[in-house]
Amino acid sequence: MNRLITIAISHYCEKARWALDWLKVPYVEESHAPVFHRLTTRRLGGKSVPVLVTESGVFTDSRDILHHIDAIATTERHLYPSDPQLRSQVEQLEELFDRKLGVYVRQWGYYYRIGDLEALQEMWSNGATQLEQVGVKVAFPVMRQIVKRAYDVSAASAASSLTEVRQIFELVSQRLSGDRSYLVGDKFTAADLTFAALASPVLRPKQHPIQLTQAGKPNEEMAAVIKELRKTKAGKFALRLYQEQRHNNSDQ
Ligand SMILES: N[C@@H](CCC(=O)N[C@@H](CS)C(=O)NCC(=O)O)C(=O)O
Repeated sequence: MNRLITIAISHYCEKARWALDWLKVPYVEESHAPVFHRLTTRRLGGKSVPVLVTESGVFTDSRDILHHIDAIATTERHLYPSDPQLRSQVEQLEELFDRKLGVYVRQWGYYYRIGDLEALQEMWSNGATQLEQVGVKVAFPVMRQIVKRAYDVSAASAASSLTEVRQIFELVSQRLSGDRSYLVGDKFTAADLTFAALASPVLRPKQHPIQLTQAGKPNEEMAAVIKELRKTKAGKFALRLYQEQRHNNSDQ
């Protein structure tokens, strides 16, 4: 059985999880708390999550995971078009979202969370083993410092990240002008999926498989940004994709 190694709340992990579900590739998810995930990813020759462990190899980046599962999927539908020109457009957009959108969304979100012990504990412990959950409690101050440094979390970086996120939303909105249903061609592709998954922390779609409880709810400032972005063409688009295309393997 394929194993998907994740930090449950990670939006890059949601990207891989969604792709596996959409292509009906069977897998089991093994979630870890941040920092503790390294014990597993390092053993597998990677660093970050998601990592997909399959019979034919280990894939340590979400893009490699999508490419691999799209190639082996037995479904008729695919995440990458067979037309080389369309495929190249999908890959370029995916790369832009991976390199920028995912990074800026995370930097913005952590700024509001990094001082909130209860919210962070809930987010980080999600799906992790009992032992790691205890580990999060004990190592919390150190973990917080590691994350703060790793993602350069500050008021200034949060503000500039939000500007970048708004620009990417604008670009996506423009691409959808003329009532296009998808970013490339006339079918749902890896570009659409990547945009929606990586934007999910700033849109909070109700179909997202990881739902936080009260402690993880956004504060007022975050809620205002979420409300603003949900109203944009790009935001509505991502929410529609969650509604139309996000089903679990077991639902289908
Ligand atoms: N390019 C990677 C980025 C994944 C990524 O940034 N993952 C974060 C979680 S959101 C992570 O694992 N961070 C901890 C680490 O790098 O050890 C991908 O698309 O798979």
